[in-house]
Amino acid sequence: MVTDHYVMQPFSNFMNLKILLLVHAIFNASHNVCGGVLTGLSGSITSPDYPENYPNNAECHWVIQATSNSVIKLIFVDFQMENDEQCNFDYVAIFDGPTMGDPLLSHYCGNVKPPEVVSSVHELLVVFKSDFNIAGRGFKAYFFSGMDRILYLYISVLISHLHKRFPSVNFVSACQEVYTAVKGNFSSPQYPNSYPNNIRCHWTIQLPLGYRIKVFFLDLDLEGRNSLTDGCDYDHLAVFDGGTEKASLLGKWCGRETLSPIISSRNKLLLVLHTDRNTANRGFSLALFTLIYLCQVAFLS
Ligand SMILES: [Ca+2]
Ligand SMILES: [Ca+2]
Repeated sequence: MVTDHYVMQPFSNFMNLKILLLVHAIFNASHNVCGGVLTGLSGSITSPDYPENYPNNAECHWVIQATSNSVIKLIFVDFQMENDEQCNFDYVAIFDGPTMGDPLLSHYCGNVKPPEVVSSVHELLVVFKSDFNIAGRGFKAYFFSGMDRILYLYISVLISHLHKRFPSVNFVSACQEVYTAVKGNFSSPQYPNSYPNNIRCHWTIQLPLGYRIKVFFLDLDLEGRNSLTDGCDYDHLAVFDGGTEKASLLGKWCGRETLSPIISSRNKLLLVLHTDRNTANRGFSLALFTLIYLCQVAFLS
């Protein structure tokens, strides 16, 4: 009996602690307002309180609606959540339609940024859920809609076909990053952590004739302007409308700016990131889309 008493005591204390934690969690259940219906052509979604830790016991539902015949693309730029093998505690679940009864496209937790998600219908449901303890920074994702479903499927098939025919069509990086997709998102080195000092990165995007490249700026946070000259003299991102720095400059940016998308006039685009010897911020994150002159599609396929 004495032995039982000593064995049982810590166990029952542990149970009491768990019950107390649960009761505490229930009474402190988050009532954050989150989720909603999103109808814009593009926008962002973040977990509650992002980039601070998300609350416990949160559940958010976002329904993204595009016009009929369109698809929706979701790109995660940051992701840090409690991890477990089955993602039963905290998770983001994405459904191919407006309700949880629609097909589950993916279900994520932990620290690995999910790959981009594309709906097959014109609505997408994103569910964020957290349990009663252990939180993380959460997530930030951008959505883009308005891409015609049939054209998108056609372009996806065409691009995979082109990759086989033109294996050299890749993003080439002087910063030792190799991109193998004609579309996708990429970011400054070490993003969202600070980029290195003293770098000069060149990303050349070169596609077959007939293509144009559209760049969406998801996030830009570089060292600010020189207060004496008001120029981007310290760190900057520059985009050129061609394959070299002799091509016309589409823009040169620094600091924290919200930028409109830019489109190349032809099939080449050069992005240059230059940083000086001190002060580094988060960097940048971009999404690239390939535009095709429809009159060229028949020729290329
Ligand atoms: Ca949790
Ligand atoms: Ca700097």
